[in-house]
Amino acid sequence: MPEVAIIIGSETDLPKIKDAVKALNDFEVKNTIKILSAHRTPDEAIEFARGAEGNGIEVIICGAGLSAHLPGIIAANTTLPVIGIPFSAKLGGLDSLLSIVDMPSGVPVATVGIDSSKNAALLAVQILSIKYPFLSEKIKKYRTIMREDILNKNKNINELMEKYEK
Ligand code: RP5
Repeated sequence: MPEVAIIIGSETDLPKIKDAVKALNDFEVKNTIKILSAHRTPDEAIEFARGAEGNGIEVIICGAGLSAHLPGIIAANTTLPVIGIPFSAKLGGLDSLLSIVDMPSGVPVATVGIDSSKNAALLAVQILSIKYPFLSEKIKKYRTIMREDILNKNKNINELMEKYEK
């Protein structure tokens, strides 16, 4: 069974990963959540990253706010793909985005948008789909539904417009 770990820097980040957990569950990807901090629990964060591959984890999603060093420290201690989510805590999340996105050459973190935990989950699923064909099929269905949903909106575009005029 495909397995993803979701690592967050604080308990206060929990509401921000709800969409990721929902998406992973919808795609039937096992996910475990851990609170670990680059600053408050540095030894445990490194220990987790070094043991992740041996523990069956295949992709790590890692979100943090403020001076968000957690995704970087995790990426530095594993060769598994790490997807970083900048959380908005202060400065609209720009501080976190800049802390995560521009990793030194050689140790990448695949960074999604500020608070975009659903996209982080979908990217994890797409990475896993290389190994698990059932995920590839599910992603294709998901895209088809999304496409049809948009195209259907065009059938009722005037009614839709009224909704935004109120
Ligand atoms: C970061 O600092 C966490 O990821 C969180 O987004 C932010 C604030 O943490 P708390 O002070 O609320 O624990 O480490």
